[in-house]
Amino acid sequence: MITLTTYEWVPDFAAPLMRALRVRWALEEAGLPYKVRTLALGPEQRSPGHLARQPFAQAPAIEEDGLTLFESGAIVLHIAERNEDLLPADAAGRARALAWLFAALNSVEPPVQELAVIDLFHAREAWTAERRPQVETFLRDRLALLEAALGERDYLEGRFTIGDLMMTDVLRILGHTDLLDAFPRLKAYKDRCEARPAFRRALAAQLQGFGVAA
Ligand SMILES: N[C@@H](CCC(=O)N[C@@H](CS)C(=O)NCC(=O)O)C(=O)O
Repeated sequence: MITLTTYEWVPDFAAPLMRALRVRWALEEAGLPYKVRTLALGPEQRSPGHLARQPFAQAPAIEEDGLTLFESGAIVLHIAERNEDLLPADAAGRARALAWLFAALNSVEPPVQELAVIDLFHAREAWTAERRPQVETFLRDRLALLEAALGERDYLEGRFTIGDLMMTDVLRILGHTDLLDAFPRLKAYKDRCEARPAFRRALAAQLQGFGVAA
């Protein structure tokens, strides 16, 4: 059985966002039971035992049958490999789903994360007055292009894949802003993915684990 390493506690604002959620969501979609190991924020992150699991002293990580894996994208892909509901079996469908998985992590998450870091960790610091509008402008353009690529489809490739799972979890990081209001089809897409029973179960489990009310 997979063991997921997550934190024993995070600040309330981070509880619904902590990246272990992606892993829980993929596990729920795949119908795989899992165990949870918790880690304390602080020195325990840099213990030899944890660095062997996650070289950058972060979470999530998983272990299964002697395999230790880090990076939420790699973990979600590892889980999806055994479930066609997450990753199409045909080569072209698989390649397209992987393109969206990488796009979420490499083309959308960086500006989303930069905005979140400014707002959640550096609000009211002088330098953000110049940088934040630049990031927001860049991000709005990226979101507009993403919405155009989605078109009228329910999911990025017409059917749900790990690309949608990761894209949704990345878009959720913008929850402290109203940025998605300008992109109604993208917002509806995110809501559609979040309405999936597997997502609801994953979120409930994560919030319960952090002792936060749903
Ligand atoms: N690229 C990594 C990022 C992991 C990450 O940023 N984890 C955060 C929690 S969501 C963390 O461990 N933060 C605490 C720290 O960096 O000390 C992944 O996707 O797994």
